[in-house]
Amino acid sequence: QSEAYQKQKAEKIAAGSVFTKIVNREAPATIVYEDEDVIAFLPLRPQAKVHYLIVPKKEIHTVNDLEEEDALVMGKLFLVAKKLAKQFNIAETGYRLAMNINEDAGQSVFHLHLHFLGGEKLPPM
Ligand code: DGP
Repeated sequence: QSEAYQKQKAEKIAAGSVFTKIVNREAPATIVYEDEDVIAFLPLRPQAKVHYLIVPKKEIHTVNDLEEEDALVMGKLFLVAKKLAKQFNIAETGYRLAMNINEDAGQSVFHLHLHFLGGEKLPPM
């Protein structure tokens, strides 16, 4: 990790997750799903016709910070993805689930989140 990225990451973590603010209704967002453990909402700059972020309410910074006890909620993220796919009618046409971890992947929010993308033909990865 570059020094600049590390510094930005530390500052963001110290300031508190913007996604926790959304959970606590201290920041606005278009919420499309919520239960005890998981929330899903529209990102600031959607990268596809359908783009939502599926987020554990627990503030896990990255996949590298996962603990055994997080296994259940990580599974729940995928069950919410399945629900959203049905809700937005793209289960059969297709969608992409992606998670960015740290600098090379361009992670910019250090509260683990699953990108749910679809509604159009997505570029190959
Ligand atoms: P990533 O690069 O994987 O860390 O993606 C961060 C995502 O979070 C990106 O889709 C933009 C979104 N995002 C960042 N800040 C906010 C915010 O304040 N509100 C909402 N709704 N989305 C945000």
